Amino acid sequence: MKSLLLFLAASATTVHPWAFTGSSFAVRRSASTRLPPHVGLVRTSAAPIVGEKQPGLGVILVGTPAAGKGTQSARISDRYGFVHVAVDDLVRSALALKMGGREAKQFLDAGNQAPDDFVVSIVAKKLASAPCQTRGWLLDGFPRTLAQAEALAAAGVAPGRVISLDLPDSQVAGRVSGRRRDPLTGFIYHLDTDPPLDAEVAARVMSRSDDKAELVAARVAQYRSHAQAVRSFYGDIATLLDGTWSRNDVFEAVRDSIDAALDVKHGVVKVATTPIEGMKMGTSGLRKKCSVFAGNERYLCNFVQSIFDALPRSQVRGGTLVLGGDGRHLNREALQVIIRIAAANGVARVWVGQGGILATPAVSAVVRERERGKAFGAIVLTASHNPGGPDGDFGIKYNTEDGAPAMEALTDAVYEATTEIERYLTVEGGPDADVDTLGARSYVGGTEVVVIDPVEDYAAVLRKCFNFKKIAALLKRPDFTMVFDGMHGAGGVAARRVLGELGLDASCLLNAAPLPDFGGLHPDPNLVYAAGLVSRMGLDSSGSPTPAAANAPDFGAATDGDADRNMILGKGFFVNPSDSVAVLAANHLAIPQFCPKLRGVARSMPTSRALEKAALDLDIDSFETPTGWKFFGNLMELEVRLSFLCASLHRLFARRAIFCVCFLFDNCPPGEKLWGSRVVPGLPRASRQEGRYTPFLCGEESFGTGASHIREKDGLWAILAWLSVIAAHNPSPTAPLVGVREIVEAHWARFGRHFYSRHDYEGVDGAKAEAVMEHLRSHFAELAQRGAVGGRGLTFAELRCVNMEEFAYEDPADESLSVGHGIILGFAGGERAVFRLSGTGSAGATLRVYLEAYETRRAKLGMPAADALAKVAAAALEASRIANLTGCAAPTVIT
Ligand code: VG1
Ligand code: CO
Repeated sequence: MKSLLLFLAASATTVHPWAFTGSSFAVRRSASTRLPPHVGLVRTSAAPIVGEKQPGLGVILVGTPAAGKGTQSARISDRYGFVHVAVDDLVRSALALKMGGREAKQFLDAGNQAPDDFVVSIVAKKLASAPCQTRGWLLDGFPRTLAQAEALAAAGVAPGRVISLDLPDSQVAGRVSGRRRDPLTGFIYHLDTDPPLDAEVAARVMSRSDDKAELVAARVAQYRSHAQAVRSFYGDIATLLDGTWSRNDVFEAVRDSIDAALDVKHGVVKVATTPIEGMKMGTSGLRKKCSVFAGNERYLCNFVQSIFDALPRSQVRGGTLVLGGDGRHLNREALQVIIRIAAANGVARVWVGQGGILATPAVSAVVRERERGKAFGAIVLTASHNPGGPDGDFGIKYNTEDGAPAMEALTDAVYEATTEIERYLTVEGGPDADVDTLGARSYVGGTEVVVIDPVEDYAAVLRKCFNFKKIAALLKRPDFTMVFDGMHGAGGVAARRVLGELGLDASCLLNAAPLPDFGGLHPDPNLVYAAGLVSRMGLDSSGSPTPAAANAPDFGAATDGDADRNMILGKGFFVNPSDSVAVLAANHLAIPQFCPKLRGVARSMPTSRALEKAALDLDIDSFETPTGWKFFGNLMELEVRLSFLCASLHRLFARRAIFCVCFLFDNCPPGEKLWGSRVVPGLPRASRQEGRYTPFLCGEESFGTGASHIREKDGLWAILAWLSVIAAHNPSPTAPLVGVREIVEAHWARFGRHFYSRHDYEGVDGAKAEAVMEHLRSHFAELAQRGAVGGRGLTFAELRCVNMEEFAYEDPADESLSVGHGIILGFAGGERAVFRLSGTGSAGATLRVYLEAYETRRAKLGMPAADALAKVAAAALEASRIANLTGCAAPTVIT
């Protein structure tokens, strides 16, 4: 079979990507043979169903009097947006026009019925009206006879579904006698089963004038004598439901029936498939080589369908989905595939970033803010900082309704679905959706695809976080220069707009245009991969200054492929990301978002403990979470009620709330949880209170920094945060500039310095990497035997290891336990070495070794990190036996 790549490339001009039909079969394609030929209820061939908006679906609801048509009608129109056409009301007002209101009422109350041809003509006219045609319609209470059904069909009325609600005679009388209608709202109540709760409403409800017993009996008899014939006339599209069921059960069945009709109308096809191995999401979504996606067209389809299968159907059907990516190779083609699968799964609207581009933080902003958080989630096409292009990586992740990356419960459910999948749903034929024209609306199988501005919502959030005037004033200073590097990822789009608004000249933006292959670069903003920017800032790849530093700009910053990471540089000065978040915490009052006070901070476990020092000083709680941004989101929304006991414990632990379950040898009790509480699930977002810890600041050593304004890390936010801090340190426009270096050095002088470095061993054989972790685990027992703190400990190189832990985390918000997040070695002098396996790679394993040493002696604060970390690096090597076990003599990347 052709590769997806060829398929997709070709599809742009000739072949449609979904033209393959080998294993596909349509859902209910045949219409009833009893129908007159001109009633085109069901698509019988692959008619184009993409492009212009199609007329809405028509649904007929008939049934025994008092079977619950009124209640169901209201719910149906509410859910599907259909125009509700109640025949009785329509006839009443048409007759009133013809013969006068009172005469019409008398006529009908006497049990008379308007002639069929009259009713059919007004119904047909109404259903042909523009609102009914565009929104779809629900015809309630008609046709009652075969003759009426035939006349209606002859008048061109073609429903997609006919639902009959049947109630046995024994129940009709009871329901009718208690039935009351509110003349103001039209709502139907029942005195026994559903009385009006409001006294005012109770006083004004009335029984219907035609609800007299003998008239009802006549109507029931008339209905019974024709019901079967009407149903047979509509054949396959008719559904008979039992009116004695609860209204919720009836509605569920009604919904299934209408959803199926919509599927037929919109050309939804089921494509048979089988599970494909290895679709487990890592730290941040599913990342694979492009060739994996391109080599099998079912790969993407299986995965996307599994996302929809794992989500609650009520969320997906009729919901709004955000879609975009970092613009990498396959992005545009994958978008179209996903739009079709989303359409087939009943998504009503897709908001797609213009050109298919949406930076990860922008996605989070759109989900949370656009139309007051209407979207139920987002599919983000990114492999973040991994290289792109045909030989690079492709990735896909899912963010939930709060704009945060999906938590493990959901990603596990998606994985489970990928292992069981037997079919995926899609929409075939017709043109692709327009994803390029801003504001364009196109339709794919009844799903509206709207092209949104990729920056608008995001920039609006940023404007709320910062004082743009102060930043603009800093940028205007003649003695302040900056340069931004977008690394040809999605960040350039937002930076151009936002930094432009702040007055930065476009010449200060490097690599700001997104490219499918990132210009052949590795879009990871670190000292090694952002080499151009790094040398321009007067630095070498180890972070030491070069002679170029003298003429370097005062501020340099870069963002990664999907613009959630950031690197901050000063003139000849590298800001370690662990320090960056600590400096922001200590200077948080420079950032309006955190005023009057920052309420909580968090770092991922391998990130240095510099943040805690600042938090301690500020007297705010700090958290330690596993690697990956998803764990921060729950903390931001956490509402904590402190019991007295917890409060004391809290104080006892020096104001540090580290929620981790440590497997510290055998004698450590699992569950070091100090307190916890739940965010009430399912509350509408607007009524959810801001968490106890918002505003919240968090960061990761991997160039990730962010806050509670969204639920993703945010590259541009970090840049603006740093500009705010610099601006605050330079209140006088004429005094010499206090730059990045001065700010960070002052921070070290105050809090001490956490020397920090990460050594990555990339492309290691998976089994060998596991062997390293296993070897490290073998030290647990030995250390326990020798005694940790106070005992002899274990000596590696020259350092004494006094503490070991395999990091696991109990989420204080949902109490979920997440294990296996890395092994921590603590040394007697406060040094730390952390070992973990990467969860974002696409081939082989990446072993990460994180080194940290704390220093307070002034004279030592400025020394090169590599020197300060030499001992702990040697100890880490000896403890892990990396060189022996993996055959790698040295790390591939040091940051
Ligand atoms: C890496 C980083 C982690 C980060 C993740 C996603 O994960 O270490 O801190 O959250 O990437 O960042 P791992 O499992 O490879 O160590 V991004 O910019 O790729 O969304
Ligand atoms: Co990223």
